[in-house]
Amino acid sequence: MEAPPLSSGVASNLRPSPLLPRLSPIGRLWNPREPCSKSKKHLSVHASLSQDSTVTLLDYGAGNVRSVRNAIRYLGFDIKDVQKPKDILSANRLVFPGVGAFAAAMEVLNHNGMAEALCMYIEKDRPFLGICLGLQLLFESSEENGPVKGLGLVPGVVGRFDSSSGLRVPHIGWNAVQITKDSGILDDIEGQHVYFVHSYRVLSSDANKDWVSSTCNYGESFISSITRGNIHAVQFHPEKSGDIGLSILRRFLNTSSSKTKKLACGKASKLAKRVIACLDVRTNDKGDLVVTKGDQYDVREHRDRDEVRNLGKPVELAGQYYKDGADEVSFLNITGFRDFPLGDLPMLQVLRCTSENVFVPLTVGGGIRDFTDGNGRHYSSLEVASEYFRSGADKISIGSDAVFAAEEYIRTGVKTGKSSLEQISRVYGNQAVVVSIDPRRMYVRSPDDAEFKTVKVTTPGPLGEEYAWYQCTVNGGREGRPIGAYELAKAVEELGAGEILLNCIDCDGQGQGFDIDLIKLISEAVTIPVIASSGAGAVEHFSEVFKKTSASAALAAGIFHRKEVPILSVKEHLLREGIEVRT
Ligand code: 1PR
Repeated sequence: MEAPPLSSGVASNLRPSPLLPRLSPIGRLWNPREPCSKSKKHLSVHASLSQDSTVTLLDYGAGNVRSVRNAIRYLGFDIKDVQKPKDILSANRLVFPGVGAFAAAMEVLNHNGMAEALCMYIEKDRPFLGICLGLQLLFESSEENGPVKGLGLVPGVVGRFDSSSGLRVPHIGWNAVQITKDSGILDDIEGQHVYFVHSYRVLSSDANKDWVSSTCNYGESFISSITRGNIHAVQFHPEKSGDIGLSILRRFLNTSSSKTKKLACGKASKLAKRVIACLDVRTNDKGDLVVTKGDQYDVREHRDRDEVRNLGKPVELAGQYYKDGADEVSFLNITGFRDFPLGDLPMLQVLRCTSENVFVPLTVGGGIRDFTDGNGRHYSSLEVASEYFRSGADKISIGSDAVFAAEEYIRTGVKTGKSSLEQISRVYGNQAVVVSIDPRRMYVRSPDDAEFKTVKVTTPGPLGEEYAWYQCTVNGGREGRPIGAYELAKAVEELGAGEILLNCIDCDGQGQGFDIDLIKLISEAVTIPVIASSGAGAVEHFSEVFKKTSASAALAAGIFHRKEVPILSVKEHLLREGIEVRT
């Protein structure tokens, strides 16, 4: 699911737009047999039969659909936005990238008359592609804050993945799909990985099995796509699934599939471990925005003039890593705690430019917090995040502010709902919110010597200490806080984080391998995905972290920037070691 912009009014804590309805209380029950539209007399489908290069996009005002727009444009098509229900009915091809939460989306569709037009359009078998929530809304109902009634075109109920037996939810990452029937647009994707990010799914049943064109396994088999005639909908994100995803979109958009290139048969069978390239970005002393890289968070050269290390241009490097096979790209604005990101237009521009050509997920972090500028204008963390999402981010990453929120939550035991973490995850969904932890190892002789959870370390400390706890820091590692990484991870999961980016200041830039003790500690403490970060120096470090911990992804920076170890070599090595990755 993607992100609603601040002006949408869809989320309950956002400023309502006069064009959009006030949200009614959700959770009401209804009769699933009730038709989705009561009167259709005043509407009729009247699309022109001529083929053109225009794609109609149903961006119902609840979210940023930049990445879908970018992918469509990249494939050479123009976009016409739906303004009124009749624009749906006159579409030659309609793409519906569902965004936000189920109930809010239905509210908007019902209020604007879009639901009725959508049902008519689909019932007339006009070319349609729903993405993610755009698939879920076609079903009868959703348990997301519900039950809430859907469009009711396909039998089935949208339910949450069950994490009670240790399944990491949200389901984030590249998973394999099993094709169950010919759909035209999914030809050749059997055995390939596509990108999913969701906490809710629909199960196949006797009632909907004729619709199902592919399934995916994650703890259980769920519907990953449906097809009937010209109607298609996918639970995954083609616009974020690299070349495979673009080929799916191309097949839908081109009536003649002869123009699409045949893909080599893949061997994907399950959720792949992700390899993420990270770009620490900041302005150097000359005022240029550069990718830099520190040693234990110190990014200055300490030779000659103490300059900030310059390892390249953010947009170029991100594009290169996409081509090299990175499963995600992360940008961390490492002076975000100091600067105000909305004043940092070049960083927003980096996201906008990158998202035009990079079709894997983009995460951005740094400076996501409430802020009052020099003119006294107050910006909420939600506004900052919204601007990042609007500029092309798929996920935002919160560092310092999440530490303060966790400290307060642990101290009071109360979820105020006011922290940046809670607000952003409520509006955009947990899957869009990463918490970045910057811990430092603190050795102790015995667990009794620490207030926080310790681990028995694999390598004893300088004075032979056998235990350590991991102290959280803020402001780029400059300030240690009275909270351990274990306590923080558990607290931020409860507050709504969808994923943890786990750095380690001691290992950062050292090339000696990930901190396995720390990664085991945190990945066993939470049920959300954990990204292992800091210290990769060789391909073997990646297989080690995946074999010894349950991390879902491994992130590296220095070895990729310095071209010491290409991403392809990492993946080839992981495959040789029997670890599934996207190739
Ligand atoms: O606190 O919300 O403003 O967020 C600031 C963000 O910037 C945090 O995510 C924090 O981790 C990051 N950050 C702040 N200062 C630095 C620094 O390096 N001086 N970078 C920094 C953190 C760590 C990783 C790095 C890995 C892999 N960098 O992102 O990329 O350690 O490196 P390696 O493979 O070379 O070992 P807020």
